Amino acid sequence: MSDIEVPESHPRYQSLLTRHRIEEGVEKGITSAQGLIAEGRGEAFDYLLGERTLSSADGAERAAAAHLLLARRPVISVNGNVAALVPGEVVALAEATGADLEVNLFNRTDERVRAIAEHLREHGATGVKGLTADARIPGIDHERAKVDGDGIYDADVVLVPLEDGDRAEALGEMGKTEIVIDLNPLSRSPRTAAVPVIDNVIRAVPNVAAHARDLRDADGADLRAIVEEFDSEAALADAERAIRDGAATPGEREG
Ligand code: PTJ
Repeated sequence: MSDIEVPESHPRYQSLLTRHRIEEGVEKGITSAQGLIAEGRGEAFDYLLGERTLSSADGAERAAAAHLLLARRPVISVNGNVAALVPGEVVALAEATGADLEVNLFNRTDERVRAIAEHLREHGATGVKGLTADARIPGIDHERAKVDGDGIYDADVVLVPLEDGDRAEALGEMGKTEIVIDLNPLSRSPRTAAVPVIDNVIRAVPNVAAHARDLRDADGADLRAIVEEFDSEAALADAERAIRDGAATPGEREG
């Protein structure tokens, strides 16, 4: 048993644990009510993908790690779902890549930004950004435009788990390299990203960190080769194929 009263051998264990964490996030004021809906959408795609990391997603996770290690100023954007699902894992990823963590919310309230920053600090983060919000991403008229001048605004590489499409495009127009984690390969945000990671944040974030640790001693030329060899169109097409052709084995579709 872990933080839910369900044995780890239960076929829907991972999905029940995920739901529990999101529910808890809402109760703590970290996750928005819309985060519950987003989780439901994500879960449906994960089910169709067989609740596993495709080898094309693993390749994207390695390219994401190489981008973050090459970056001058990498930033990991954290919203209410990410804070609830993978708080310790984003802190570990920031450490493995030298990236900053910045809270950036669609349904932004100062109270929720502070609660998420505090939650990340409880999981070992130091210097969480997003509270100043002294700059704006041009071309967006909702709350996700609000960023820190020395954070996302100045970043060259931004990792955005669970993005919404228009900010993904706006960050691209600012010349930033964007890495998007999203289970839906048809969604506008991964389709706009330099590196679309079609995987569950629960699996993707620790795997990007594992690749970063593995590549820590690689030289710039090797990292650039990984970045250049990555084919975003092929990764998106592979995920779509896995969904349409039925990637999951019958055993993975119980429950
Ligand atoms: O905390 P806030 O205020 O910033 O709000 C965050 C949400 C996620 C509510 C907001 O950004 C939103 O409404 O997002 P959407 O438009 O529902 O998009 C969420 C996307 O994330 C969908 O394409 C889902 O398939 C995907 N998704 C959901 N859960 C996961 C996921 N992708 C990867 N891992 C997940 N666990």
